[in-house]
Amino acid sequence: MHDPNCLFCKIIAGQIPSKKVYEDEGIFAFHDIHPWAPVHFLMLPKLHLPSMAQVTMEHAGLLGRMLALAPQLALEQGCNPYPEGGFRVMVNTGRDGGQEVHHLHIHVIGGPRPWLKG
Ligand code: DGP
Repeated sequence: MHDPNCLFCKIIAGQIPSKKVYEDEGIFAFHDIHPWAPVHFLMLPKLHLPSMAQVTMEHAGLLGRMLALAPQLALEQGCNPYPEGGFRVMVNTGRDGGQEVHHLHIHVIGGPRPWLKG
């Protein structure tokens, strides 16, 4: 389902440009416009779900596929292999959870970070 007022639905539809990382029938991924690290992309279901708060067991397959895809995309985008390399997976949910865009998305953040010591 598509919400015509949703920024991320517009990005998925190609109405707003993005740097695409991945797309299949149910999932879309693109670079975050304000990256926190050398690798920072967002993974979205094409289905418009406002947040993680609306997720039910009905979405388990879709969410599982998104999480299972994250390691492959993280490596493709420049994260080094585990365990020295790595990434964070983050889902902000609701105002108190720091969510700004109300279309469920998974942040994948990582890559070589020269400011980390050791
Ligand atoms: P969150 O706080 O979890 O809702 O994160 C929303 C993220 O979306 C934030 O890190 C910045 C990113 N973002 C917002 N607007 C755009 C946009 O128009 N294009 C792209 N590529 N990213 C965006």
